[in-house]
Amino acid sequence: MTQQKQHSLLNRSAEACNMLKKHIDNNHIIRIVSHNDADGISAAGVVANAIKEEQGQFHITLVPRLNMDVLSDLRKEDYEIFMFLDMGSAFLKQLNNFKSDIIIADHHQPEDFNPDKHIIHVNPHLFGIDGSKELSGAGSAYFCIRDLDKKHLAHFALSGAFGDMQYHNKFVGMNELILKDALESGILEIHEGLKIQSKSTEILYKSLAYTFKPVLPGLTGDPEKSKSFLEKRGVSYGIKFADLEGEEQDILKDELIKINPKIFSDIYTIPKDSPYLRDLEDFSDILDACGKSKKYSLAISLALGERGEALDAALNIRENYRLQLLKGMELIRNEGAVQLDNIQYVYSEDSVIKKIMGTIISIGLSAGILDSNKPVFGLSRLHKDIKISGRTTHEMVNKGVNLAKALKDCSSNFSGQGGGHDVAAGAMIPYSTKDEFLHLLDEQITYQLNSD
Ligand SMILES: [Mn+2]
Repeated sequence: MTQQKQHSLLNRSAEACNMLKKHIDNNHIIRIVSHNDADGISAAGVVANAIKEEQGQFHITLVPRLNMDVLSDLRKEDYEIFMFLDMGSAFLKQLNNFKSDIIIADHHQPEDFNPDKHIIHVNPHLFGIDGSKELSGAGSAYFCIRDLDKKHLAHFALSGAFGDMQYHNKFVGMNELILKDALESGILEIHEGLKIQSKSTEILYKSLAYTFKPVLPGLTGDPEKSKSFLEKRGVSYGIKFADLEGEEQDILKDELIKINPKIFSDIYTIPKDSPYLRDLEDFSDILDACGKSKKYSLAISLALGERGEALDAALNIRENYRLQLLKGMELIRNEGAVQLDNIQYVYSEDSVIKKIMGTIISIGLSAGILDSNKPVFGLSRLHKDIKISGRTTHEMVNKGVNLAKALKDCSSNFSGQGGGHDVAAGAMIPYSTKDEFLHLLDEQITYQLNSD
């Protein structure tokens, strides 16, 4: 059954590959539109590299989200073929009005609509495959170029899957198939090791503080604590992990495993790449930081293999992004969250914190800085509105919490809107309704916890 589903998806993406090849051969510029996160940039990267290798031309635009404005601008453009990557499946009706050929390679829930023949739609959901665990946007995009003999580009699809948090100790489903391609091509290697960030390029105590996936409770987001942790155990904190004596590396490994066993696990590397990008999770993080900082052409250059100055610039951006995360972690460590009966919230008007609120509260929960027994809501003030990010744990979801439902119902009471997933959701409400909204939200979560 699984194999049959995979087979159907592969057939569909082979059709996409044929369509793409035809346009490349006709010297048409391939118009690529993709998402500005690690998955979307990896998706654009895998397709653009393939086109480049086939001596074709492309024009890429990254966008934070697809909407009617973006679509109506694109529709005026004069291209024979568009490719929508990591997005597009929710806009089948609109895209059906385009005159050009279209390839959609997405993994989000698709709109229920059958497009005409000029659209080839590649999406795991169409074939009963889970698009949140088994295939990313970059993965769908990879399958659209795979038949051009491109297994040596498969690692981009894994970078996308890492970016979309599809990796949990292993790759499953279609992602596993992609992993096989990458290993078979010889581009990728796997070895066991400590999953601390930038360990061959960053000073050790900073490496520990920057390790967010997996978290090291007590150390993640806290350079001072990381330094004293190493000092107490007699491990040199001021040099890179790679430069530690073997014995010190062993001590560190044992101590970190005590904090979080997941810290010692498989590491996926591209040995021939720069030490800064060799670890696929580092690569994915750097693309993400460039995307979040709106440095789109830089992100694309990196994905296309440019190094040197482009890499220096990208590393600076990532450093800035890390410092912003540290600032956010410091905020929640020092001020904590405001407690109501069954929820807690963090409020900020700070322009830096506002942009990364969702990430901060997620890490705060997993690093044990915020109480994981209460859903947490990050409130960011934007002029007359408040943007809300909600996060909780799977344990709380099992107890009945559904953040998407709570945020949707409560925000609609105040002419706002909300939605998402049970474990992570968002909403927008008028600023003036903040206190009433929080009160209602607290009641709603209490109700969810008490009804079964
Ligand atoms: Mn994605």
